[in-house]
Order: sequence, then structure tokens, then C-alpha cells
Amino acid sequence: MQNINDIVASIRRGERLSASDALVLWREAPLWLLGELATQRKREVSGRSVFYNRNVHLEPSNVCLFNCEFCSFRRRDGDPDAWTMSIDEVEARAKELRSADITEVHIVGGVHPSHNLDTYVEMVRRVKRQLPHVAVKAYTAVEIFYMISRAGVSIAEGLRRLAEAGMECIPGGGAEIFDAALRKKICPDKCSAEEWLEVHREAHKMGLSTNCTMLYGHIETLDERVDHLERLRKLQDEAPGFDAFIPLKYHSRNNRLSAAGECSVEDDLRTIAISRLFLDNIPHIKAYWVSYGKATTEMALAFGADDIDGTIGDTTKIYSMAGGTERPSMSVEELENMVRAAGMEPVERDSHYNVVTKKVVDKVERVENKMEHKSIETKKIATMAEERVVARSKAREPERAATKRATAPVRTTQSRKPAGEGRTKNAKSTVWAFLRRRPIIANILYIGIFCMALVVVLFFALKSGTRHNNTIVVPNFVGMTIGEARADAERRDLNIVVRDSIFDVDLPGGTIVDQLPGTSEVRDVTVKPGRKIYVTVNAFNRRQVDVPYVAKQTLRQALNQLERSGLTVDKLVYEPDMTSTDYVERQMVGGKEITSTSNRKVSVGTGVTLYVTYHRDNQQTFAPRVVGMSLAKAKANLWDYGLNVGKVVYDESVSDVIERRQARVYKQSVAIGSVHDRGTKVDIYLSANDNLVDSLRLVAEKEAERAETERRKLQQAKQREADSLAKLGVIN
Ligand code: V47
Repeated sequence: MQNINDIVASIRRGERLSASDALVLWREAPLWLLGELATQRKREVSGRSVFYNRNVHLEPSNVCLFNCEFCSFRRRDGDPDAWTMSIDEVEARAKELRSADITEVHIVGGVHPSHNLDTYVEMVRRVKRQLPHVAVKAYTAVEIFYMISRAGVSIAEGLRRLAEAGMECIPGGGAEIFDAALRKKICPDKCSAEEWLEVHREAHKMGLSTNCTMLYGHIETLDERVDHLERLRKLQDEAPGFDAFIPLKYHSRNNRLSAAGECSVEDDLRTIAISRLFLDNIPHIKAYWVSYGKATTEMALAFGADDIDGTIGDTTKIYSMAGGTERPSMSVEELENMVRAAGMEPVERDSHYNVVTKKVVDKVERVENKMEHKSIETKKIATMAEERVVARSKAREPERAATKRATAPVRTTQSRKPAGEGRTKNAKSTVWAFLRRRPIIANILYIGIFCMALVVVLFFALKSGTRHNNTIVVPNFVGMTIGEARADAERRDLNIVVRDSIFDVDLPGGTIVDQLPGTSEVRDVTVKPGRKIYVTVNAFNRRQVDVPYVAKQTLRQALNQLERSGLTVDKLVYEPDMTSTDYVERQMVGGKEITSTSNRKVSVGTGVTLYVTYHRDNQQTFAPRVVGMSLAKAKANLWDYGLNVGKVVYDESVSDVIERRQARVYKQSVAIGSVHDRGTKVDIYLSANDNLVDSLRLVAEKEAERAETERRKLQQAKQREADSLAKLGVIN
């Protein structure tokens, strides 16, 4: 599809968003549009409700066998600031929490070298012994996979033991980013994406609900984010059971990925919105306030989030140790105020998204209950005045999982009656009784109502008759300059209103890139005279942005940081090095070197020259597939492989600037999988002819698969050769 207008129309029709369309939206859609679309989708799922809960975290240890690049929490056993609670200490902590007003304990810690499945099971059992009324949400799939593999039992059996001890649901941590190559870089010890997904699949099959997360804003690409979301969506289609998705913003303090920096708030909001739109089968999108901070969380509610997590009570250190909210704690009142400030309705939930009602039943309501002959059962609930009625989930029967899910995102234990409904019913029955006793008055009233209805019908019929031909076909303003569009609109009695602006280097300033209402190739879109047409315009003045210092890190990290700052690559200049390949040594902008202390601002879209290393044994790289990709994506892909962008040529199907934005690559000057020196220039040829591009893309995808297999074989052969040389003692 690729064209924003078409993608938006398809979303509005309720169609599923494809991965490639999600990428286009992510890169190109104006922020306001994402907010509008995601809010609409959120409303369909949870109306004006935004959920929170009363929870605490229990972090029994920060000692972890695994050593992830992004983690600031982890310590080695024996480190001065390492802690490990014994099982008795865990139980004592749970006992302290008996007086706390909570519905959930979230247990998560490290993968402790001396803990096994029995330890983890016993921990849950002890917590549950002290807090039988509280739900235990425990252990990430990474911890679970490790402990279960170590115990040598099946995942199903391990989960069964944990569930039997009282684990009611599984948090979403440990997913990070599923892409295997990136996972290897940022969390090489953790279980694979497939293993993480398998734990959740098994849990869902058993009727255990779980959450899922994505750690974003470090060195991952947008493609990798979309791939991650796609794998979650696929699992949810196959084995539903995810209650909520939580995009986790990477925090950069005190860990080895710090040089990647942190992403912008705009990126956070885009991520929340795309998650809402893409994950059409996961009911809740959580803006975890501890990670985002209060201001961004509040904004996230206008971008599709419908959950903000809970009171926390200063019980988690994962985020504060990485530079997130210090001593995180919010009262119910504060959480509710935050939701109300965003114009939504706060709703307390339990761990299964049952609504927790704090019902104060007044006298009037009890009388009404009697009059309406409510069932004895309902009355019993109603007389539990002043009590918090917490919807507790029963035993977790497997069929429950199959019946709940996205179709019924919110369950309430008491059907919530709109305020005053009982009184209205009462009044109605009194009016009817009155009319039955006085038939003459009733007849006069009926005649009066009939006459009024006739007048209303005639009024609307006449109005539509006289304005019958008074509609205007909405023209396509996209591609016109704002001046041209205004003149054209005036002739047609329409009003142009600029609603947003973007900046695209490839387009002249003032060009309209989007409009609402849009036009359709299938039928005319008509509006009334004087109607406002909202347009998005390409700005004249480039936004000024800070040039980030991207040197002294890998090429990939540098590219991601540039992308996030709205900058691009001018050129990759490769230089030989004794030790490393694809490491950025220096960077220049406009002929001037940027250092870590330079305070340089440039226009958005400016190119940065990166001086990158190659080791003498590693001078060559492979040409990736760029056929089928947009210009931006093709460029990013080439740089990622250490190649430069050469000529960019458009075919005759591209006649204007707008078609340029929609064009995709149909030819590349070097064969997919062919070997080249790093820094080689690759020419790309673009077309707006979708049929042509799609058919060539299919061929290219096959070619890329074949090249990848060849490459792997070659690599294995080289490895074998090196191994046998090493055995013979001929070490290079
Ligand atoms: O898996 C670790 C992330 C996760 C950093 O299910 C970091 O309701 C940012 O999963 N910057 C654990 N993130 C927390 C988690 C979670 C939190 C709240 C609610 C739920 C839920 C789940 O925290 C880890 C990792 O992805 N993390 N370090 C960091 N420096």
C-alpha cells in the first residue's frame, strides 16, 4: 500500500496494518494523525477508561547470571551492592505487605546462580501464604525458561508447578528485541525470541494470562521494532493470552549501552500509537509511568495507551538505577488525577483487568434495587456497602483464556449502571401510570407529539431537498503549494486550514503532503460548501536540531542515533584499523569535525560524514536487497551494510514530488549478496509503478534468500578451515 492516505483509509475501515505500512506510518505520519488514529482505536476497545492498579514489586535479588548491555540493575554475586533475599526474608516482606492496600505483587529479579525451579516455586508459595487475597504476577519468561530448562522438565510442567504454588500471571519482561542478531549484541545470554515466545504460548494454552514488552530506543532499527510487534501479534493470533503490551523506553544511565542515548518523547508517543494500531489483538497498551515519568505518561493517553500501571510504593529499582523515576510511588488519587488531566476516566483494575469497584451504596439505590426486584444475589453485593469489592479471578480454567481476549477487554464483576438510571426508570413508570388513569389527557398528548414529529420530518425533508445539489467534490490538494490550494479552494467555496507541518528534504517547502478529508480513486468524496479541509504542509524552514556525538561506538549505534535526531548520512569513509571493523572513529558536518563537546545545531535532514574502521581481514561486505524499499529505507539498509548510496534515479512513472515520496526501488546497481569493499557506492533506481516494483521485489526476495544460504555455507566452510588449521597448530 505504502501511501499514507491509503494506509489511513484502511485503518479507518478497521483493516489489519501490515508490517510495511506500519513502517511508513512510523517514519512519515504526522504525530497528530497517529494520535487521532490510535485514540480512535483505543476508544473502540476501552472507551474513555484508563486502567491502573494497586501494586508493589518484589525484587528478591539483583544478582544475575546474565550480563545484558542495557541493564543497570544486575550485579555479580559478591559485589558490594548485590542483594539476595532468602526465602524466609521474601515471606517476611510479604507479611509486612498484609496491611498494604494492594491487589498485586509483581515478583521479578535476576537469574540467580543458586536458585532453581524449587526455589522460585517456594517463593511464590510463601508470598501467597501471607497474601492469599493478592494476585502474584511472577518472573519473566527469561527467568522461567532458565529455571525450567535447568530442572529438566517441560515448559508446561514447570509452569504448572509455579501456577499451583499461586502464580496467577506472567509479566512481560525479557522480550527486549526479538531480532536474533541484535539480541546477540544486547543480551547474548538470554533465551532466544523463540524460547521467550514458547513460554508465553504454553502459559496461554494453560489459561495463564501474560503481558509482553519491547525494549526500544537504544540501537534497534524501526524494522526491528516492527518485526518484534509482528511476532507478538502472530503469537496472540495463534494462542491468545496477552492482556497488555508495554513498550519499555530504554534508560541509559549506568549501563554499557549508554552511548546510544535515549530516544525523544516524540519517539515514545509514536511507539505507543503504532503499538496500539498494529497490535489489534492485544486489548491493552500500557504506558508504564515509572519508565516514562508522569508528563510523558499523561501524553501517552492521547496516543492510544489505556493503562498506566500502578501505585508501586517505591518498590522497584530497575528503572531508578538506569536513570528513570527516583523512588517511584503514586497514590491512587495521584494516578486518578493524572488520568483525569488527560480527559479520561480512571478505572481501578485487578491483575486480570477485572474492574475493582469501591462501591458506596446509598439509601436511594437500595430502595431502587428493591423496586426493580433485583435478584437476591445482586442485592447481596449491593449491601456490601463501604467495602472494596475486588474482582477475584477463580481457578484459571484453560477455556477462560479462549473466551476472554481482545473481544471482551474489560470485565466487571458488577455491571456498572450509569448514574441515575434507576431513578429515570422510576420516573418513567410513574408517568405511564398517570397516563393510563387519564385517557383524554393521554390522547391530547399523543396528538401533540405526532404533530411535532411531522413538523420535524417536513423540516429535514425540505432542507435536504433544497440543498440536494449543494455539495462539493473534494479535490486532491496533495502536491499543490499552499498558495495554489488556497486559491483553488476559494473558487470552490472550501477553506484550507493548515493542521500540521513536516519537513521532508526531498520536497519543496509549502507543498501539501496530506489532507483530511482525503480523496478516493473509487468514489467522489463530497462535502458541504464552506467546509474546512485540513492539510499537512512541508515546512519551508528546516527545524534546527543538535548534532549528536556519534563517534566511539559501532556504526549501527551511530546510524540509529542519527536517525533519531532527524539527521542522515552524507558519506561513510572507511579507514584501515588494527583491531576493529565498523567502528565510528570520527564524524564531520559541513567539513567540520564534531567532538563530544561541540554544540552544533544543523537543519533537520543534514548529512553527517562518518569515518569508520575496517580490519584488514574484514574489508569486504555483502550487498543487501534494497529492491522493494522506499528511498529512506534503502539508504538505511545500505549504510547498515557499510555501503554508500550512489546515484538515485527515478523512472518516468515519477512525475512529481509526491510520487517521489511514494516511489520504491526496482533496481540496484550491484547484485544481492555480491561482495564489495566497504564504502562502495550503490546506485538505486526508483519507480512509482507498484505492479512493477512488487513483481521485482518478489524476485529479489528469493535472490536474497539464496544469497544468504550461500553466505552461511561460505562462512561455515571458512570456520571449518580455521578450526582444522588450529588443530594442526597453524594459528594465524
Ligand atoms: O525485561 C531493563 C527492562 C524489563 C532497562 O508486565 C530496562 O506489567 C529500560 O518487564 N531501560 C523488566 N528498560 C520490567 C518489566 C515490566 C515492567 C512493568 C510492568 C510489567 C508488566 C513488566 O525492564 C526488562 C527490560 O526489558 N529494562 N533495563 C533499562 N536500562
